[in-house]
Amino acid sequence: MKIKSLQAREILDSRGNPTLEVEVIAESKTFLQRKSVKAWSGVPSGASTGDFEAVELRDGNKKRFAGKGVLQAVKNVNETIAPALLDIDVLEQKKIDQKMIELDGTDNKSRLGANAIVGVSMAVARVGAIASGKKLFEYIAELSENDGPILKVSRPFFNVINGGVHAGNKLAFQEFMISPNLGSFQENYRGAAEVYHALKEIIKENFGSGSTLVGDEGGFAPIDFYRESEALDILMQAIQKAGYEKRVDIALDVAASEFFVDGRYNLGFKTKEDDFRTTEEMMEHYLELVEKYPIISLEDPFEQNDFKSFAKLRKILQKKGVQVVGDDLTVSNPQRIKQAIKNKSCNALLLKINQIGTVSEAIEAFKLAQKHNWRVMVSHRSGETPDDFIADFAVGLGAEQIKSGATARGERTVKYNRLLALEKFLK
Ligand code: 2PG
Ligand code: MG
Repeated sequence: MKIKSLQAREILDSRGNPTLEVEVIAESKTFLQRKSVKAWSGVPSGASTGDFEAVELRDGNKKRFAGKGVLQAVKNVNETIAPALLDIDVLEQKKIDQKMIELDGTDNKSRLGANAIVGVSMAVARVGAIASGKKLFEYIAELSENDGPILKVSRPFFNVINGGVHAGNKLAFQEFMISPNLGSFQENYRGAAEVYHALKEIIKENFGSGSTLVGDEGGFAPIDFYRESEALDILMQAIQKAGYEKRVDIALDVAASEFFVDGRYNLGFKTKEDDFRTTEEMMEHYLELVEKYPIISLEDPFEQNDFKSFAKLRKILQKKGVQVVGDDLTVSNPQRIKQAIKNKSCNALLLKINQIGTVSEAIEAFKLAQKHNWRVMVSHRSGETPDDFIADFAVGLGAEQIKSGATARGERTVKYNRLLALEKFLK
């Protein structure tokens, strides 16, 4: 089937900011019959974006959406990308992605916009799956030449307490995630939802119902928490209250670049008082937290250029069975990942398709990490749409892990709900 039409529109994401949706129509024509299929994709958007990510094109016209409009990116899809891809076979994912990279012509997709390109790339993958009569995860497995063991649903990490730039509270660390270990995805999902509700009750009892408001990824964001230990202690209580003691692990995304100022980390960056820590102090802090809580994963513990401190911490934590995940450090970019491999900075990769801009390059990033025995956690963004693409993407690749926020808010649960369906299907 060949691409017949490609159409982008400006929509709003889960934070109420403009983003794109892209619709692709593919068609096959024989003498007797004309058949067409259609697929859609919604483009996610980060808040704690790494400096080395592919560029999200924003209009900058202060009269519309405070400069955040994406009409130029929409125009780039409709007027530049669409004509160039017309009549190409939809199954030629790599060729299509490569064509867009060439059309853009920059290193970081800043001309056409990674938001424009990734929307097309995901929609094309989806239409390719339909055209070949496959489920999206099967098609992703084929694109990534994943002919390994039987596919299974990735282990989920649920972000139940939000901080950093995702919440209006005082917590500097961005994400406090839980990952139940209860056997199946279905049980893990249920367990996480039960912990989430227990957490809500405890927060309400301790701080009042005004404290149960949530952050960008659906996790609670009580204004009263300042220290990480306050959030973690209450999380441990919630795990116990829900009846899952010792069966739920914890993961943190520090997103440390967000509060790295002049060579130090400012844990008080959201309060009136600065609270600076040196790199060594942060290192010690992590080791204490890891001793005290059942933490199995630590993401972006240092700022996005500090490959060396990542490596130092990775070496210590690896022995304790704790993974160190690169996100802003590696930005799903094979070049940056190679640098992290060389420096031995991480043993896990956070994989976000829009960080690099095409499905093909994200697959390449996955394979590179896998080849070096890293784990891979496929990830949503803090700004999301109802698109559940990443669920199939994670399963198709054979990524061990996935994070998509809390067990609440439609744009988060749509991905988890898709994983539920995939688990059932794979059984
Ligand atoms: C992260 C992501 C997703 P953002 O840092 O891992 O949780 O946040 O999309 O804001 O970069
Ligand atoms: Mg992160």
